[in-house]
Amino acid sequence: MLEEKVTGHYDASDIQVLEGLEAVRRRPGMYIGTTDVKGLHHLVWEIVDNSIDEALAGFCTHISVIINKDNSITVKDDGRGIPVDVHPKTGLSTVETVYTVLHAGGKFGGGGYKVSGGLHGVGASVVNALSKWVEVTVYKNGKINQIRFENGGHTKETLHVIGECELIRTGTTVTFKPDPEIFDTDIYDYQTLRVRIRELAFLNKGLSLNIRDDRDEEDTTGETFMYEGGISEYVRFINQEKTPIHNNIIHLTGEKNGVFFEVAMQYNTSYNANIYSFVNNINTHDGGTHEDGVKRALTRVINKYARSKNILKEKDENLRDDDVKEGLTMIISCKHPNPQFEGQTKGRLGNSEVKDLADSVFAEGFERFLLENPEEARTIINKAILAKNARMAAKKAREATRKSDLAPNSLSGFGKLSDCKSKDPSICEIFIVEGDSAGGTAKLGRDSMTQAILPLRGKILNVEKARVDKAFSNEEIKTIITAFGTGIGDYFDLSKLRYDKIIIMTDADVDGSHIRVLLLTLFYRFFKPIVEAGHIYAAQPPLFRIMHGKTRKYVLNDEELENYLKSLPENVRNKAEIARMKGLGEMDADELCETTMDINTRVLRKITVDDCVAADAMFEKLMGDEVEPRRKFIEENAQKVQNLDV
Ligand code: 1YM
Repeated sequence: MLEEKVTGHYDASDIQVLEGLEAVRRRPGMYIGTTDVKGLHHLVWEIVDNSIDEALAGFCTHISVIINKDNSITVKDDGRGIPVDVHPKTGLSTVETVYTVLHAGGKFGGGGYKVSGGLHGVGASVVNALSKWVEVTVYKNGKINQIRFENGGHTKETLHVIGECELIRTGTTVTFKPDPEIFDTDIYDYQTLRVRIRELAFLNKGLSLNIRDDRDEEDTTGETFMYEGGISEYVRFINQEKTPIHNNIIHLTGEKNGVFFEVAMQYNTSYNANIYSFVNNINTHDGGTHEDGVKRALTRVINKYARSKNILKEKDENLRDDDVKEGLTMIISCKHPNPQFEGQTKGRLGNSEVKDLADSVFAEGFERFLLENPEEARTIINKAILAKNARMAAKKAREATRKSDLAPNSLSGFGKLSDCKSKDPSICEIFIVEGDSAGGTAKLGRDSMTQAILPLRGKILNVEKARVDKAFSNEEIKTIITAFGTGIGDYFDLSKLRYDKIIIMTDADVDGSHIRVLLLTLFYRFFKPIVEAGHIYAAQPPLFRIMHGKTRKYVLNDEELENYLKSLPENVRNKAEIARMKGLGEMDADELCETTMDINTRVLRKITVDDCVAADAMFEKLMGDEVEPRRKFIEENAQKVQNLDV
């Protein structure tokens, strides 16, 4: 039903409005990507983005997000409040226009550009289109105004005054309930919202963001995130699980033609780089011009400084990108009025002018830092030189593995891989199995056409704590590299992967979890594209076997055991024999095949790496220097580690 608008009549433009929102409902994927749990959370960010824009414009200092009991979401800000006057083009109030007209947004406001992420102004109407109901309350000019929409953006009550407030009180409050007919799930995940809210606080210094979960009776105040230091504090946060090698966090900023650029960095003792870049608060996973500019300048400035101080001699080769990145934690943030996102997942910044801006801001600031802090400069350069030496040693070792990779016939003699007969990667799987004895059983129970078995003798090397040269000379790792067929580092080629599924098969105990995490660390560090492409799985061997009469049933955990027993008639239940499965090695081949390997009966869990920051923190905790807390953490989190899609 079309509602009367504030001017008292309606016309063809209303029909257009509803057709616009109807288009969003017909193809939600085009607007929010997916309608799974990710899309559900996306709605929150569309609304929060409007508040962030208001903060970037300098009018809003506090934003709060509440998950209500019914899984509706409330977002509040203390900005100017969405304009409530009648919009000249639509004849509707501006709030109603913003929430019902696709492509409204910035152009309806007076000047100023939108720089936060999201759908650039169409976000509010998209959220409205995909919601069961939306209520918008605007505090402005001493009045509290409210409007309500139902069933995918139909105006239920036009904007009206519901009360008065103090003149100085301004802001916007939006509550929406996602439409269950559109989304696969309607349950919000507190952690997902919390991690992003915290990230937004790091990325927008001085802005206070609060999150509260009203489904949780005990959560009365929520958590507030506010960082005066902005991305410097983000670097400190990431490095808190690591060991920094110098005290200062280097923080550089610059601006040109309305493009704002900043970077914060600090080196730690690890051997990996953690470089995260953002444009308008959106993570640019695939980098882009802002990242390229900084990296180019980083390598150039370090080489120049090292030569000027004669730390690098004339005969020495230059330090390379990889050398100067070792152990580096870096956050790059760019705010751009007109960002061009490129690539399949739009995760790359394309604006060419940003490269020189990033380069010059970084080079100037970093050079000054090195000159003013000679001790820290020395520490940083020494680390890069050690990395260079390791790289040269690794190259030798890598060339050795590459030779064997070129001769696939040598595979069978290499390590203990029992390869499958088929050479068609799309149907082939490799099981990486804990222990020789389980490996032997798996070999008997496999389908030798499509299933390869690689037994691991013991714990594999922890690559988080070893330099690349050591990793490449480790036998187990060499076998894995050779078996996968993709090569590594500069030689990596995903299209050469020899198996569609790489299945980690370890016991359901603490040692098994540990080996699984070591393998995941290896894959995450050296074969990230394989993880990202969804080729890694964890097998799930059962914990219990229940026998009654001629029936044999396997279950994965205590909960499933309890549920299964409950489902049996009492007389059967009383006679059922329950055996706790000890380990992979103690199953016979038929059992192992049936429970863990047969594609028709097994349960696999796909491993993905979604949030690099969170995953990295988990690896750090699991793999850091302290052994006892690590063991304890694994024990407590064995289940989570299994579900490493953090
Ligand atoms: C909880 C969600 O939407 N806040 C918000 C939105 C706007 C303004 C302030 C605003 C913007 C401008 C002028 C302007 C929006 N206004 C518009 C439009 N919070 C939330 N706070 N005055 C107020 O951009 O010039 C779209 S969003 F188009 F009406 F100006």
